[in-house]
Amino acid sequence: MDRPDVTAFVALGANLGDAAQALRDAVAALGDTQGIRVVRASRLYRTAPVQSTGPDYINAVVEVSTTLTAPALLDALQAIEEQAGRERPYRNAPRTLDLDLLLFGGARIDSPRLTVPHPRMGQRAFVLVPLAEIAPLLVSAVQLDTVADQVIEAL
Ligand code: A4P
Ligand code: MG
Repeated sequence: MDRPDVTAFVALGANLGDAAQALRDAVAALGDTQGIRVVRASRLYRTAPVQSTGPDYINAVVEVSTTLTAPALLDALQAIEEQAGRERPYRNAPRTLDLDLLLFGGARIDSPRLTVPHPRMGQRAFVLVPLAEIAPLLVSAVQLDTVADQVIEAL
């Protein structure tokens, strides 16, 4: 029997090369992946690096509907990062493309390679602001208030 569709949210970020184009290509690649349908995408945002260095980031969040399991969805995200030429010299290094799984239905996952909900999403304007744009019920005004000091601007 077919697996049921799960609604998941994916954060996209990049701050090397043509970051805006990398995000647009990534949304297209997600939609081209078997078992993933892009339901909606936020605008692109320019954001100041948080606990990271280098140029400003471009960030966005997309809602997908997927028949994949969470680990298989992470595999797909990492394959798209590889295609974009992602290298991992050190943690939080500047990157051509970062795809993080924020939410996978209502699942709580704590495995060596996957923690969902994403543990740092609540502290980051570059996640909360685009997420609130496409899923306003998932982000409270109080949460947005706590990140109001972080610089973020819609393109
Ligand atoms: N992993 C565990 N849980 C997850 C999940 N929910 N989604 C594991 C995706 N991956 C998850 O990730 C390291 C490992 O985390 C993966 O192998 C996976 O098994 P990575 O992408 O290789 O490394 P990273 O990106 O350096 O780490 P991470 O944890 O994604 O970093 P953060 O905390 O997400 O921070 N500032 C701005 N303005 N915009 C940004 O986009 N991004 C970061 C990255 C820092 N500062 C930023 C931005
Ligand atoms: Mg990542």
